[in-house]
Amino acid sequence: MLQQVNGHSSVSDAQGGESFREDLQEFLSGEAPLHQLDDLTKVNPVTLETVLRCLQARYMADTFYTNAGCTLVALNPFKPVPQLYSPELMREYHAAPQPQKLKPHIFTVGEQTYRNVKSLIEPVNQSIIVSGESGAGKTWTSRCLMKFYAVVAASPTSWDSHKIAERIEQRILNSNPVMEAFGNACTLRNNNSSRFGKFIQLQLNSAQQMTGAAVQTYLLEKTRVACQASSERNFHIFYQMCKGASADERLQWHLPKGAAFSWLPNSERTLEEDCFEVTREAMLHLGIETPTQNNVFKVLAGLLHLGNIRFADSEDEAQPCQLMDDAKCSVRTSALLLLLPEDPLLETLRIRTIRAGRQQQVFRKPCSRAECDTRRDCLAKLVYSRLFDWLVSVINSSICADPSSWSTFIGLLDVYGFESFPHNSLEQLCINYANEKLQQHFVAHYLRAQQECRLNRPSSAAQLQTRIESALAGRPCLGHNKLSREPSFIVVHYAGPVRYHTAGLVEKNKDPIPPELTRLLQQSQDPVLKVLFPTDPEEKSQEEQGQSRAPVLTVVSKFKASLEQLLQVLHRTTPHYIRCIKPNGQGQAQTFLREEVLSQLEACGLVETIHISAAGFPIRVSHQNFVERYELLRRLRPRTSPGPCSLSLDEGRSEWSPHTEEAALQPLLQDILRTLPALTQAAAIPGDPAEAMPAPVYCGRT
Ligand code: AOV
Ligand code: MG
Repeated sequence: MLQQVNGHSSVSDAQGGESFREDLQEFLSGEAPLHQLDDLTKVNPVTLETVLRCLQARYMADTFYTNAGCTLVALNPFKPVPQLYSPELMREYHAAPQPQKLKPHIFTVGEQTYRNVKSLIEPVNQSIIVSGESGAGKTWTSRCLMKFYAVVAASPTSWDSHKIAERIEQRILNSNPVMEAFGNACTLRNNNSSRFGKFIQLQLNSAQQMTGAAVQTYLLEKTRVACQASSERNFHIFYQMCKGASADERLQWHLPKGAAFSWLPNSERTLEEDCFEVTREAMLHLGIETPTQNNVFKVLAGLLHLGNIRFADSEDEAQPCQLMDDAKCSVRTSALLLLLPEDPLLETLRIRTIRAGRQQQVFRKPCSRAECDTRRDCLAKLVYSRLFDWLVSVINSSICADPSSWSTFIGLLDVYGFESFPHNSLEQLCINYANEKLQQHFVAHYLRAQQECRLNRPSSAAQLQTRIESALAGRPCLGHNKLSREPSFIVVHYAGPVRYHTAGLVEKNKDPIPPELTRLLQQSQDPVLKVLFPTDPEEKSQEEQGQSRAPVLTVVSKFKASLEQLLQVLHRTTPHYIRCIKPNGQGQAQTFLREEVLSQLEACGLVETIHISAAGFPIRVSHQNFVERYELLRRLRPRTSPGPCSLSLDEGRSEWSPHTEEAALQPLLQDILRTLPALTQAAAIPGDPAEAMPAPVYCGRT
């Protein structure tokens, strides 16, 4: 204890001394020291202050996971803690008769989820929703969970290093470095920030073995290819190849050492993520052979050279913009690497074609310098986003199991965390909207479900209802800063207010792609670009006949639709929640900044969650399923009224206790203890879609 108290005194904020005194008092009063409280529902009283102190005490004692009722709170250690993620520990959690009795850990959530899938009562697909602000540890957590399943759900043959079985788990893990290389970047908030959302479905057969996986991605922040905020970087892959290419490859890709690329800011910074070899190795394991890889990197090098093309203002509007002196070479090299004809490339960047009139006559209009820049950027974004989608499809074809070889899944959701930068645009609006939706999902699934469970306590339920409704009614709200020179509006998100700049928002939302750009790329002789931009004969003939194309969906509408689809999938699963918390914004170990943590606790309503969890029942099962499974109990106790049936198996809070015929009931109780956690609040909501479980989606078969 004294050691822990000493540990506390090293806390580097002003509260350190106070914490020390309070801990000493606790020690003298005989209460359990704060850092030993594994579940925040046991903190007394439950207030923001006590919860914060408990988390701080645990953090300083290198205890990073804490239960908070239905949720697991994960504090980012910001330092390597290898013993916390060892395969031995994974197996320990897997083998434990009751993993929830072990120290709180993401492996408890992983194991519980895994057991729920094979529940005899109600096998159901599961999902783990990892949330938290940018840099809080979501991607790290979901990566660790994937490793956990690769160990515990490996088919028996892979324990013997049987090739095929080993390959599928390894391939699934290999999807991480590839997707992170192409989809993550260094931002102001996180050196390895995910710039796309990811839902990975781990597919399990009836023997609970992982037979494959399917990845669904959401809205890659493609603008980053051509535009990076100050102090931020482009996607990791560009830096990896510039730093890691061999002399030969440098020659082939026209990447001489020290070459300056305007789309590669802050390249002097070396990050852990800049490891080209790891990416290449993983690509190889996923079936992307070296020649195809080289082809991909050649295309990326072509984009870097494209970014160096600079235009000068044209004095005569009727004439196309001139190239800046040093840009001629960039056009040539870019065309060479993308295997595009040089003149049409330049012409497409500088001249707009317009079809007008009944005859659909083609007019050619020189673009302004700004328009030329936009077209250049658009070309890069188009290529990069299609390349990313292609990679995802290649990964899926490499890891997705045959539909007949799996029956249930565990979904892991890792989306970009809540963001608020000095300058926020459409990307942040979409990211924060996604986080808002997930928070709503949590409220609907967990908090509302708890109210059902508590119908026998109308007064407190009514209070809760009022609280939730008033909380929801208060957000999101809109506002604007009249004093601001830049046009903007403010959305008060659940995690705090964010000011969005409106400049360029509409254009970004429309995301217009001039048809000439696509036509140009269809002319490329490059094998990868040929796959990314196939010629569509139907589209071509429509265009020749002057027929209009199908209406183009806006970015927001597409994003909303894909998010709705995701939420539908989540609604059909039993959700588990992990809340990642960032102890400080600087990424420093052993530093717990109370103000920063406080705002995160407030944003996700953790204290309310703890209150509700403490007052509710930890385990719930729908009445019908309960009766079907435990018919025997009916003989011992009158049937309860229809509706959700609640059980608390916690000592001291038991609503139902088998005091008669205990011996006969013992095996049954063991069964309940083992399998009941599979039954969820979702099952307790009347008319919930979870009751009519459709076939899993997001796999090769849909
Ligand atoms: P995020 O996914 O939540 O942010 P990450 O998972 O990328 O955040 O975590 C940020 C960084 O914190 C990692 O690169 C690690 O350095 C460190 N980290 C996180 N969890 C751990 C852990 N358990 N042990 C050690 N270090 C850790 V974002 O994608 O920006 O929303 O979009
Ligand atoms: Mg991430």
